[in-house]
Amino acid sequence: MEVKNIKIVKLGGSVITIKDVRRSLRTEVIQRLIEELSLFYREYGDSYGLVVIHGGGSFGHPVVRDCISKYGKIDRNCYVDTADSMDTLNYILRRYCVVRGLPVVSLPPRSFCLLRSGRPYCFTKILSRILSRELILLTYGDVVYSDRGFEVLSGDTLAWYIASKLGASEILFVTDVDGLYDSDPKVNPSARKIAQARIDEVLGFLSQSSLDVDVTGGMRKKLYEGITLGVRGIRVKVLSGFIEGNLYSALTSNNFTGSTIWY
Ligand code: ATP
Ligand code: IP8
Repeated sequence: MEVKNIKIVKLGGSVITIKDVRRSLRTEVIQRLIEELSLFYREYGDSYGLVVIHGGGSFGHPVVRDCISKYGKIDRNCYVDTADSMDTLNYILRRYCVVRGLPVVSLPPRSFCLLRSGRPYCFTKILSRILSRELILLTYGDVVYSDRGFEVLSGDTLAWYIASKLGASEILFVTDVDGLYDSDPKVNPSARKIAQARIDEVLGFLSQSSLDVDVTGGMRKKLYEGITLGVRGIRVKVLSGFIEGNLYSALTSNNFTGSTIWY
């Protein structure tokens, strides 16, 4: 059964964790975001398929960064450590979801995706089944098997991949900035916010956006991935997860603090 109206919410690692403090959680932010998801689900759950993806933040990225700097790659032990760290973060989020009454089913991407020459290949039939049974798919950025050994599949790439394969109408990137700017607002205080644009109008800005400290590459990668995967006809919202009610507003309307980008 095809699921109509799929919304994908990517909870950025910078929102749910404190990125430069290992294994640190922003517990109050997590609880509030899950409360907003649960409010949306109670009111509109019948009309939408919901996929929630979370990033690695201070649980995934430091582990991978250490491995790369020590061994130049993700070796077997690093793979196990990263998977364990990501599963721990996912467990915490899943518990909050279940306690708030969200019917989430959590799948680690290493169990349904591979990377070949850097491109994802995922077994999506199981994902459609989850959504068609009116469950919420909860998944995350992860380490997966690849033709080069083990590599990171970011939550951003996964969001785009699922959007393209299942035909989502909207991706919401919940981050620590209140939208897309013409350059990184953390680096350039006079950066200007882009309220709405077509993706081809912002490609120039994106090429100047910093890739930042993440192993999977910041805002540029987040928005470029849709072009790489050739996704069309989708609305992307970039919004702050630190503003109370903002995720709920973005899920239910176009009246939110952030940017809307059309593909
Ligand atoms: P994770 O990958 O751990 O899930 P995330 O999804 O929260 O993280 P990042 O990948 O860190 O988000 O990307 C958001 C960051 O991108 C912001 O903190 C901001 O500093 C940076 N950035 C770079 N260029 C821009 C830009 N042009 N507009 C807005 N933010 C930008
Ligand atoms: O934070 C990366 O996912 P992202 C996950 O969505 C790991 O880029 C394992 C670092």
